[in-house]
Amino acid sequence: MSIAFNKALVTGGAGFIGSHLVEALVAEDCEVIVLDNLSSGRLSNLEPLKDRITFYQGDIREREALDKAAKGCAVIFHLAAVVAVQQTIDHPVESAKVNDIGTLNVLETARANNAQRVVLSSSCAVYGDDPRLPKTETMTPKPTSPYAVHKLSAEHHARIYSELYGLKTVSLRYFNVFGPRQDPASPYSGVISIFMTRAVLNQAPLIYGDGNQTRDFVYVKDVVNANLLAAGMNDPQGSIFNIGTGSQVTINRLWELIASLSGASNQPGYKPARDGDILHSFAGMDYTKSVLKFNPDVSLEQGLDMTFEWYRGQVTDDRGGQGTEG
Ligand code: UD2
Repeated sequence: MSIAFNKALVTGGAGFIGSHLVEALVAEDCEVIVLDNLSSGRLSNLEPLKDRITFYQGDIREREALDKAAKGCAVIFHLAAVVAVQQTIDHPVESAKVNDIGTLNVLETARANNAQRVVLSSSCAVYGDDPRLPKTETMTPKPTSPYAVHKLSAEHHARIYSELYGLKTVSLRYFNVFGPRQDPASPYSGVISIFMTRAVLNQAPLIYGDGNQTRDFVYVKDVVNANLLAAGMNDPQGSIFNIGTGSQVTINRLWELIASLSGASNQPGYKPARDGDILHSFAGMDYTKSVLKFNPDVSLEQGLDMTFEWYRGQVTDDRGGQGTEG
């Protein structure tokens, strides 16, 4: 994909998705500035790129840090956030300072610096437990966590910045993103990162509920492509797009696929469903396909293959005492 801007800021660029985006921008010869407070991102995610980017350790709660980082940037990709849903439930005010006020700071910075565009990372969490499927952008959102409220509020702010100030903004509602560098460390990490680690260590996974719940898993490189398309699309007016694949897989089937990659023979253990877990989720992709022109390239099987290779490398490195990266 070729891009039409030559300098971009990525907030949260040291994180899982952010670091893949930075990699793609560098490959396009874009000058990349990263602003990350390293609360969940890791510098090691950017290690291979460190001589080709400018990294600022700083916080989106601070305007000065943003202004410095955004100078001369045509596009701002905003990925910095408190991403753990549970953390936003435990600390709603502190996380709102990052996810709400931090996003407003990003939009203000973009406005003050005459940025051409802001691409905002949102989440399918905004749909909440609405049972209707697929989830389409025209549904009335029903957020069920502070995190989801923050993301919905960020989308609205982005839209009104478009309407009030003419700042071009796009919000992307990610479904379940997976791929290399996703941190498996907490029980609230993405299920694929947890299952991958279990498989590599030849341990049985835990499945919450009966395992027949479904999710729409989208590979991280596809999410990166969606960001690049959003940065280049014609005349966005606070547009909002689902970023998924439009298909769903059960958690039981997911483990079978991962187990077959690793040769793991462990049968999963089962525990009661998590509080607040939704049963089914998949993205309606019609609007995204027709307007954003986004089509995911990577199948679940291909994505799992590439992801497994990476986790295998990590665990092997770890055992060899060379450190690991989540
Ligand atoms: C995703 C997002 C979350 C929020 C939410 C909104 C991720 C990592 N999380 O949560 O941020 O946007 O969607 O709906 O993308 N599971 C197991 N065993 C495990 C771990 C998980 O069975 O060891 C199950 C879990 O109970 C759930 C499914 O796998 O039914 C997916 O879990 P998840 O935490 O990866 O993602 P999700 O959809 O709950």
